[in-house]
Amino acid sequence: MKIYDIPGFPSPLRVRVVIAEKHLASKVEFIKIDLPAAEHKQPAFLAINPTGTVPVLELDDGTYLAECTAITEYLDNLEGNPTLTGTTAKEKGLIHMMQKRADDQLIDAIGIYFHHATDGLGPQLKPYKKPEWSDRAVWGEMHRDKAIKGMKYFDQVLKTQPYVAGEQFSMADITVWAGLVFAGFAQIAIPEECTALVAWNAKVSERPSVKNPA
Ligand code: GTS
Repeated sequence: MKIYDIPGFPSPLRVRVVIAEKHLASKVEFIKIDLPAAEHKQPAFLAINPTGTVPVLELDDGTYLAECTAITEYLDNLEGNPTLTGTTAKEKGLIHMMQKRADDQLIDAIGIYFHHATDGLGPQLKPYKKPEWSDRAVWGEMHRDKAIKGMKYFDQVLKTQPYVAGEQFSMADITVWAGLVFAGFAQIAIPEECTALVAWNAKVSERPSVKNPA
């Protein structure tokens, strides 16, 4: 299998943590895509992922899978029992729900703030962003506030249970963790009052897969 991505970025990290959790590193070849140079917006890359984002997984039969959740689902079901996407109907439902909330409230909100309301990844990407959003400050503020609200929501959740979707570490934890990495990147601080979120982040950061992603 091949993964098209760029090391150290939040979405690629989500999949790299999954690969480490599933001990699949020896089965994957990584191909670096130069995001600041807008390589992911050129025809060659758009042919493999029309949304122009990384990561993308290429299977050995030439199938391309984009979206961190889809890639995670595939890798989690590849061999043995799934460990990150749930086994029972209830676990699967809860993990899906919480991971979607983490995508909406953290990753996507921070992404909009970072890419559209700040200089993001630099001038070469500017033409691919949304010039029609004239009031970048208001737009940015809205999405930064949404992310901070999201952090407070996950803090409340983690006051009542050890992991984002319940008793077990799952794909939802990886998404929230990557959301906090992205928040750091975008210079959005975790509110001081979010003590449960901070404690959970410290615990998750000690996992071997998070300390040493693929
Ligand atoms: N929903 C997609 C997924 O889950 O894979 C989002 C992927 C995504 O937004 N990737 C970012 C990207 O390619 C990289 S990261 O900043 O999230 O790590 N962004 C390029 C761009 O030009 O916005």
